[in-house]
Amino acid sequence: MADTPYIPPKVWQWQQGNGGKFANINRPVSGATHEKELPIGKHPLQLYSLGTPNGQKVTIMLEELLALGIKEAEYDAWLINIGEGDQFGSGFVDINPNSKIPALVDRSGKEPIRVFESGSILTYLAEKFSAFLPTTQPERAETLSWLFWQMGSAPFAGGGFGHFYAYAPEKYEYPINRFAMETKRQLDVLDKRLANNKYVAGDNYTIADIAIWPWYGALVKGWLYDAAEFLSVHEYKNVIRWADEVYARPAVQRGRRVNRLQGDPAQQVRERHDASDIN
Ligand SMILES: N[C@@H](CCC(=O)N[C@@H](CS)C(=O)NCC(=O)O)C(=O)O
Repeated sequence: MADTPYIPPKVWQWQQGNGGKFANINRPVSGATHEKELPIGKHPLQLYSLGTPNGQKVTIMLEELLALGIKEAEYDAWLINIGEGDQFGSGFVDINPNSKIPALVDRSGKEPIRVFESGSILTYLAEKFSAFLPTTQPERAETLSWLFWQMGSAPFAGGGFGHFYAYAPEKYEYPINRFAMETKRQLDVLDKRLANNKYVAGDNYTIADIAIWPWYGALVKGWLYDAAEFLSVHEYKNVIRWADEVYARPAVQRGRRVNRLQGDPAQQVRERHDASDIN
């Protein structure tokens, strides 16, 4: 416990610059901070994103669709650098009032259609191109259940565990314990599911795998928060088996590189406007 216990004031006040990694971009209000139009490329689908786990879900999906030979899934992927506040530009806020990547605009029809929230984007693309989302039950329900499981769970693994273990200005025992326990519980949920199923929703690779892999696949591969040893990820053998199988897919490796600003510079494809940008 800290030397001086924190006593919340009667009314919470915003303390700017609290020392955390995201102190300069986090605010208690929503909306645009500056005028900035979004660029528009030549393809039907315009993606505005960054190669974080949430961003990778969509670029992996688009690369999987292209790998199936669906040319209408061609896309421009523009970089939204959240560390520099691009998510608060007026054009981005128009397509996602929540100011978070990823956001997509489908310009293939008469009127542009905006789609935000990665789970919503995956579902939109799966329905538009009839791929990676089963049309019959119970497979469809199972896929959507795991897709929504990811949306509800990852904030505890990322915003909770990842934030306090890797990004907070100091190490605080209470939140690290609480969120490490929850993250391990989630990994155990997945491990038990994958003990008897090839993919998360059953026999087939679906948008549930595409949503879950960039978070939980990356955790067991040791790519997130330098936490593989701390979380004893070797315990989750079935998750590791599945993570390796998903990673072996060429579309996953391609999608993972798009809008990437971290790691090996040779693997970073900051913007993607053509398949050859990744080759
Ligand atoms: N539930 C959202 C989460 C999106 C999200 O948290 N995006 C982060 C990057 S991984 C972001 O844009 N953060 C910028 C900010 O919070 O200002 C989704 O799945 O799309």
